[in-house]
Formats: sequence, C-alpha cells, structure tokens
Amino acid sequence: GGPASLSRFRGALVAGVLGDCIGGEFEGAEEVPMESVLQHLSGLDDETKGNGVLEYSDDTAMTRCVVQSLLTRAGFDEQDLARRFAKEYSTSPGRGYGNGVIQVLKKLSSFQLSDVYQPARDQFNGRGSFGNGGAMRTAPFALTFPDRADVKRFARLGAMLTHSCSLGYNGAILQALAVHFSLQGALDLPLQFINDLIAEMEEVEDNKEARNDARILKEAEKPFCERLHRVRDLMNRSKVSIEEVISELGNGIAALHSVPTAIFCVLHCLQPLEGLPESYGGLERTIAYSLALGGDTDTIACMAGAIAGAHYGIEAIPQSWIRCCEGAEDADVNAERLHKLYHQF
Ligand code: 8NA
Ligand code: MG
Ligand code: MG
Repeated sequence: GGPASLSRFRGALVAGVLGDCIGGEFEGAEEVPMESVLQHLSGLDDETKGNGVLEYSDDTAMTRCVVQSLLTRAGFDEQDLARRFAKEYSTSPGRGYGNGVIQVLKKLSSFQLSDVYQPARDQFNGRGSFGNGGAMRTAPFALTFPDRADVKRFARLGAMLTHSCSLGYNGAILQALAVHFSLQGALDLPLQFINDLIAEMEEVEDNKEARNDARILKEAEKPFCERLHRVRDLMNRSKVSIEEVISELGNGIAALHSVPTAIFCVLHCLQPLEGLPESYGGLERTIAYSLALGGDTDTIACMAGAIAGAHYGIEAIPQSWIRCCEGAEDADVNAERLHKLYHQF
C-alpha cells in the first residue's frame, strides 16, 4: 500500500503482537540457535495449534492500554493512560513485567495521586528507569498522530509515566519515529531512513537532561545517536555475525541496548538472508532474526515487528501466525480504528 495505508497500520499493530507472543519462547536465553527458531516458527503452521495458544506479555498488555486510551480519548490523556496501565496490571499481574516498573504500576492505582508522573520519577533513587518498557508500547503514537512533532512529544510523555530517565523515554521516541517513517514508506530507501533517524535523534538528545543522564551512566554524549551510527556501519558490511550484532548493539532490557537493535533487525532483513528459508518474506525474516539474537527476544521482536509490519503491511503476515497469537485479531480491529483517527487529524 501507499504511505499511511490501512494495510501498513494493520501490519504494524499485528506484527508487534506477534513479535511479543512468538518471542516469549526465548526471552532471557543467552544463545538461540537459528535451528531452534525455525523449529518454533514452523510449529506455528501446525493446524492443531492456533486460537491464541501463545500468550502476550507486558509489551502487548501495555500497548493495548495505549491504543484503548488514544481511541477513547481521541488523543493523548495521561490521567486516562495511567489509570489503564494500573488497572491492567492489577487485573493480570503475571504478564512478565520488569521488576522495577511493578512499583510504579502499584502507585498509579492510588486514588490520592496528584501527579501521575511522580511514581516514575521516584524509581531507582530518583534517576528513573532506562528499561525498554516505554519503547515496547510506543508504536500506537506513530499510528495516531501524522505530525512528527506530535509523535515525538506524546511518545515521550507516554513513556514518562513509567520511565523518567532520558535513556528510557528517548528510546521510546526513537522507536515511535522508526514506525512513523516506516509507515510513510521510508524503508524503500534504507540509508535515507537511518540518516533521518540520526538527524532526528541529534535534536532529541541535544539537551541538559539527556547529556546529564548519559554522563552519569558513562555513555557517549548522545547515546542513541552513537548506537544508530553503529547500526549504519553494520548495514554497510557485507557479512555480520549474530555475535557482532550483540556486542555492538546489545540484546538486553535497557532501551539503549534494544531499540537500535530492533531497528537493525528490520534493516538487515530487507534482503534474503543465508540460513533462513527462501519461502520467507521480509516480515518473517525480521521476526526470525530478532529471536536468534537471544536476550530480550519478546521485546526486540515486538519493536522490530511493529517497524517491519508498517513497511510490509498486513498481507506479509502468515495467517497461521496470527491464529496462534493471543490479541492479534484484536490488534487488527484496533488498527483500523487508529487508521481512521490518524486521517482525522
Ligand atoms: P523496569 O523499569 O523495571 O526496567 C527493567 C529493569 O532494568 C529493572 O528491573 C532494572 O533491573 C533495570 N533498570 C532500569 N533502570 C535502571 C536504573 N536507572 N538503574 C539500574 N537498573 C535499572 O521495567 P521495563 O518495563 O523497562 O522492563 C521491560 C522489560 O522487562 C521488557 O523486556 C519486559 O518484557 C520485561 N522482562 C524482561 C525479561 C528478560 O529476561 N529480558 C524478563 C522478564 C520481564
Ligand atoms: Mg514482555
Ligand atoms: Mg521483554
């Protein structure tokens, strides 16, 4: 489809859910042989499976809150979103949330809360979380607001309800921007795509808070820009091993060690890859490759899935995969609603 077509919206929201559900199998694994990934994926074609046997985790649970809030309020409403996060956690606490964020979600259910951003600020001795929990749920902002300044502003505020460290919320901005550009068809020109992301993040990271957080955590002056330069270097190499990707970009639960990684997965899988079935299209390659990196596989596949889904569209997603994943059908229905909202703005 063309820029911002319905197919791209459906692809983005559904493939994000798929990445989470399918990636859950390997979450936290140090090494994941591609053989195990392919076995897991071919199991999804088994007719006896299906009907949501693979459950979604925190990534999708929180993304659904963002979607519902944006749709119900026809825009960003931090009070409403905070309430939805808290309610979702209290209803289903067993979705695999990060250890720290649980404290925030408990405080957000309190009725006396005057500032919904305060619990997040209190995390980690006042430094805030740099986990990827803000980034994993950020795609709906790119699917609601056509204007890039809005995408950045609301991705940041949406993440800050749980992640007040700049290395957390800036990761959410980067992920939202990647979905935003992909939705416009920008992945047709991969080098332009990465250069545009770098240019945007140069601006996003150009402030006192970001520099201060980077200094305290002993990172480069503009940590996300530095990582995106590494992504571009890896893109230009003819052969890259999984080990190199992990050591250059990471596969962990920090936004800095997973958002640029997810972006690399998408870029690397634009062409056929050795070791992957020839029958696989780009979206299948992206999910498979994300899982083979190990580490925070559900979240990296969720983020890579959203970016790739916005590029390839819903037609690229195998029906059998959709049937296996809890929440995938819901995501498809909500994508259509978001598409309408987006074209109203
Ligand atoms: P979070 O805010 O609790 O952050 C995740 C973790 O990162 C924390 O528990 C800390 O260990 C560490 N961390 C974050 N900020 C700081 C800081 N300033 N100083 C020191 N340590 C810090 O939760 P989140 O929502 O960001 O977590 C997201 C991830 O956790 C997702 O991948 C999600 O799926 C989940 N999760 C991951 C794994 C895994 O093995 N990779 C397992 C269970 C859950
Ligand atoms: Mg998860
Ligand atoms: Mg995870």
